[in-house]
Amino acid sequence: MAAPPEIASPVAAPDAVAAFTERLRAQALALGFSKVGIARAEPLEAEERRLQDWLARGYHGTMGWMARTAEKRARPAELLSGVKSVVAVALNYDTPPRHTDAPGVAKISRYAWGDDYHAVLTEKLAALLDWVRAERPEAHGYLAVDAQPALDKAWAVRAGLGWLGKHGNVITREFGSWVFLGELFLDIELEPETERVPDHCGVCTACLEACPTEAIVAPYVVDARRCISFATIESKSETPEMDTRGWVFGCDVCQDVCPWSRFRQPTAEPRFAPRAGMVAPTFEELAALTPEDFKRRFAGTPVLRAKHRGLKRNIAAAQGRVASGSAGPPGPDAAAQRPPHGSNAASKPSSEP
Ligand code: B12
Ligand code: SF4
Ligand code: SF4
Repeated sequence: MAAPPEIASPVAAPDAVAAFTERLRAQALALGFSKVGIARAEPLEAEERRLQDWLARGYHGTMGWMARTAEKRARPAELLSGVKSVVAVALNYDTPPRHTDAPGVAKISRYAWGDDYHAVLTEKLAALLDWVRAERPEAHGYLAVDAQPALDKAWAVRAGLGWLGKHGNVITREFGSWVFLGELFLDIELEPETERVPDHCGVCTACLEACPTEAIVAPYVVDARRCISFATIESKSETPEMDTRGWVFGCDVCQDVCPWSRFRQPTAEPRFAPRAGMVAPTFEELAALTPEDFKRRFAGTPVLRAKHRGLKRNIAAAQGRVASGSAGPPGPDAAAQRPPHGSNAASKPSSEP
């Protein structure tokens, strides 16, 4: 007897989904991503509630765009119609140089030492989408790297890349928190991770204790208004709002003290290599930059975001030249939220390998 004709099914067989997911993962790693994981594209309900709480407390400061896009951030279907899967990626950006506290030296956060990560991750994600579309021409995708209204950290956690550290950054076991995050949203079925990485912060509170401005108002919760990173990158204030303790762009203190930073590894991405004059510029040389010098020196790096005007303000803030009465806004309930840091609370993560 002749075999019955095969009926084409719009739903891929589970084995085919698993096999395609494996090939997609391999392709992401071949493109240079350090980690890749898959999450089901569900609404981020618990995360949306926490985001709304964070906004209600005013912790976003003047980042009005966070409030305006809050719902979209937690609802992937608003980014891509028919979305089914989220491919979350992490890219290690650590490099060997370390910051110095030497007098006269300004500190730029290490994430900004090389090429702007938005361009690097977007290029790799676009190449991944091209690969998907060559294999599955019916697929549509949406790329997100920081600037798009997506909760990058929540997707990384759901896709099993790492856990949300008490300092508010996602930590991986392999690279610490020195990873940039991004996502490729797809309207095709993929096999999601079945396991998340457990929280390995344990009883450690090193980041909360080390933050120079007490911006980590509770474990996992950062009040941006108190954060040096916000004050030096996002704030549009004309005048310095707080003493940023030597930092002229971003801040790495809470990550530097994290025990998981011991597992850092030099990045394989050559575009993240520190450019000349990034690791230990002097206040004197930065203050002498004209607007044209500024553009030339920082072209293609995240520092450009501060603009020449912002860098001037940040130099004053980093040297503690803050007008009296503008010592940074204490969150209204920041003191109440801040946990007591018991002197016997060991600064140790829960499961050191
Ligand atoms: C707004 C923003 C900021 C703000 C606010 C910081 C923050 N922690 O959210 C400011 C300007 C301060 C900032 C600073 C920095 N940022 Co930023 N930032 C963002 C942005 C655009 C949105 C983050 C966001 O949604 N925040 C809102 C809050 C509500 O979100 P959340 O922290 O995830 O909140 C969760 C917790 O509060 C949690 N929660 C609350 N209670 C509890 C209790 C428990 C038990 C648990 C488990 C969780 C929990 O639930 C909330 C919702 O999930 C993302 C990019 C993106 N599109 O996602 C980059 C991003 C988070 N930033 C990044 C980086 C690199 C930085 C800096 C390190 C830069 C620097 N060196 O200066 C600093 C780090 C400061 C810090 N300690 O967090 C990276 C982080 C990479 C990583 N490994 O996690 C991101 C992901 C950009 C990227 N695509 O790579 N940033
Ligand atoms: S980035 Fe700096 S100021 Fe912001 S929470 Fe971390 S240590 Fe505090
Ligand atoms: S391990 Fe310690 S320092 Fe690192 S994020 Fe967790 S609590 Fe902070």
